[in-house]
Amino acid sequence: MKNNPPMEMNPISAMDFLPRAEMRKLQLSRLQTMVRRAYDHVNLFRQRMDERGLRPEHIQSLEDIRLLPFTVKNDLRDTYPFGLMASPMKEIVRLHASSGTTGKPIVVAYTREDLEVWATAAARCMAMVGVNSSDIGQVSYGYGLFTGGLGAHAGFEKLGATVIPASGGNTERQIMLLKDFGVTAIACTPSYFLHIAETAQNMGIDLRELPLRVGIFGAEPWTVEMRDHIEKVSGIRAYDIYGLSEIVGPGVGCSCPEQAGLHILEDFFYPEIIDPATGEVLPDGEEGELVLTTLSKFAMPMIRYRTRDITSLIAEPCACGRTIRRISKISRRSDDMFIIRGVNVFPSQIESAILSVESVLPVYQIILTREHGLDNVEVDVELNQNLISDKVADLEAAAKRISHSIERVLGIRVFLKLMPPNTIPRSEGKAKRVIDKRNLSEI
Ligand code: DLL
Repeated sequence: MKNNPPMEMNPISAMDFLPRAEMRKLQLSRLQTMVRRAYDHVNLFRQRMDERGLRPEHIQSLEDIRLLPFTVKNDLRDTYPFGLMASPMKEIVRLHASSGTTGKPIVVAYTREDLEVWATAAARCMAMVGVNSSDIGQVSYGYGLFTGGLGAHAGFEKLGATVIPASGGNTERQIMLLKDFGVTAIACTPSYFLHIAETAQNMGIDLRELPLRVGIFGAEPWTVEMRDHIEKVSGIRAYDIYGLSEIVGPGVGCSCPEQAGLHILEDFFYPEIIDPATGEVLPDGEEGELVLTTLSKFAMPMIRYRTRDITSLIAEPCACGRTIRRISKISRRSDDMFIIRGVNVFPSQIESAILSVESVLPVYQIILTREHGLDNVEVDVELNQNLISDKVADLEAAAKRISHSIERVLGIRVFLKLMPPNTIPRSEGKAKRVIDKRNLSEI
């Protein structure tokens, strides 16, 4: 791995180190302001508070947040497009939207001040991984209604780094830019970076020999095994940035050089972990659904937003010295899960299992089918130079190793298919790992 220069503390990061008592004080006063604002300006929120007999002034301590109603994705859909806005349109300077997989998109709005908070949040995440004004940052997240491109762009720019707004796609040109412009930091989805790394190799370019040293990867679940693989093939440090349209795009939290979870920017976003079935708040360390409250977002305050992302809060202080708390790496969403013959399966479990087999690359797809009422999992794994062989016996042995590894983790049989090179579609944004054909084949 390349040597990263020693990190100097950027003044923008000061809030990352705020003493806990001061942080809690700040969080409470911001929470009170947010609740008051949402109550006064957002009908749905006021109705729900009134139904509970709650008034903004009842929020006297941070623990009182538990009295407040949750907000869910459907609330954004039901009030489409502008129903949750707390600011008049003349104060809104940007709209983003996320299409999701089903139904209407959700729309999110920003005032000028909100954009400033978002840029600061993204910049603090980047500063956390050592990006500074000397860096050249390539943004290969898509620009548009998706928040990835413009969010990462604002972060680099706020730090004074040189930003290259490459957007996603045109992979050979991405590599030309990386090389010719001496890019030192890249922001994109981990699956797209894999595609970039693979394409670079095909072009005879070794990423390990370029100045590129840091990746700021997010927007999709990815495993520690995938991170290790990326670091190995590219020689960079692969960091994890988290965010979601409903809260802000990239910038809710990020991993630091300790790479032990993601620090949440707690002065902007208040995290809780709940039991997704009961809604009960869980103690630190226990895994559950992440719930976030925006503490500094004026156009569209989100109170106790249920993210569906599964993680846990890490209370122990981080060796990096930051006082803001961490969450564990998000490798799954509650709605990613599929149930096969009574067993709960997450795509990330399959990713970990296949990547733990030597020579296997993270180019895979999971296909769910239903035959005579029985669900089957097919895992397609692409052959690569290290696995390819003229001998059928070698291929069979490789397939067996991979399927055993998956079966050990899941406890159910899967049908493993080795695919010829370059047959599984590569991603330029969020990877589509699961193809569910069960409804189609049910009849
Ligand atoms: O993906 C915002 C973003 C852009 C984050 C670029 C990071 C980098 P959405 O399209 O609304 O927003 O999708 C949000 O993506 O609820 C998670 O399930 C997933 N996600 C985002 N970052 C991570 C991450 C953007 N680092 C949804 N690890 C979230 C795991 C992530 N999952």
